[in-house]
Amino acid sequence: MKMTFRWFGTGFDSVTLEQIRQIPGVKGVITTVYDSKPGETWQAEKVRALKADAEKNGLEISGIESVNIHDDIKVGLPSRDKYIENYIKTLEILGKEGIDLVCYNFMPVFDWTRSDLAKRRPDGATVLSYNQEEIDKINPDTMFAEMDKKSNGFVLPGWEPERMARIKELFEMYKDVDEKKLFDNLAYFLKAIMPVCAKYDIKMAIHPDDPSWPVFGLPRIVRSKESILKMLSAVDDVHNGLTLCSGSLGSNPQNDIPDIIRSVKGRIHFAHVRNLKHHSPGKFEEAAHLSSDGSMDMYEIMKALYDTGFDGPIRPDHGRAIWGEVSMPGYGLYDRALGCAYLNGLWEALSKR
Ligand SMILES: [Mn+2]
Repeated sequence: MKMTFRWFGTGFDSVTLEQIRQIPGVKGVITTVYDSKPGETWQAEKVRALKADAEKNGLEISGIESVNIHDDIKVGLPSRDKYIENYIKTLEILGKEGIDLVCYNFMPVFDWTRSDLAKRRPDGATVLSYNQEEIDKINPDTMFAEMDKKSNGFVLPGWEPERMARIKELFEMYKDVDEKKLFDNLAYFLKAIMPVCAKYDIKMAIHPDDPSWPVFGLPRIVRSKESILKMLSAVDDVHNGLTLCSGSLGSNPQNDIPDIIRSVKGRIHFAHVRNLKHHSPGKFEEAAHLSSDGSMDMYEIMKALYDTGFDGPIRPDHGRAIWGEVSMPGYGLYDRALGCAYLNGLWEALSKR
């Protein structure tokens, strides 16, 4: 594995590359052209500028998270082909720059969802949390405004204001899209991009749905071992792979993550590893990465990755807000750096068994 750190780019992130390079073992950043809009072709100059920034600081770009998918592709509108063309052009630009990993998701309307972005824990740390009862009380039309209020002034990935302005239109667009349609549209998209992925050896790594069940009645298609295997076999090409996100899949305690890792050996191209504390079905909060702080066995997750020969980028995922740091919720420096140190320690111990 290669330890990496998510970074949103200068001007969008409270964490700097100078800080990231001082975290032991971090080789690269996972980044994006943060001000690009879904559906547009990225500008090669912006990708080169990101790369130059990273390299100046002794880091590489280990992957992109995310190149977002235009809603017309997810809904399956006739206009999707134009947006897929643009996506292919973006992949070509990335491929030419030697960037060979792209994380993306195929969630309708809402990206990841939480009911609270700063739930206070007994030790004073704050974390992102989810409570289905709270979510059920929220009018989806006002969900964007709720998230925006709690974002510490940062634009949250997947919760961009321009989407907020179109919320009613987005729900309308997806009203006839069920799981089958969404799945078929994903397969259509993947089949169309596989040739360019093969040409530049770009590994696509779909991010699982977060949380891993339908929210606001919207379909979810990457949320269990069964659905992941179905997605991988629909386009059975090594360039069609998975981002193993332990926190997203782990939101449903029925998901046996080490078993999922072993079942899809060779198709995990990227790993987000974090811990959660479960309270009751549909109610959880994020925890420190350490196993004993949450409900998940992080050693078993890392062991499954190690034993299956995982050699892609890995990153700590959302961190707690600690030591007075103010950042985009979940994306401060301190707790994610602790996460890197812990995951590196587990890996070293696994390698010396
Ligand atoms: Mn994740």
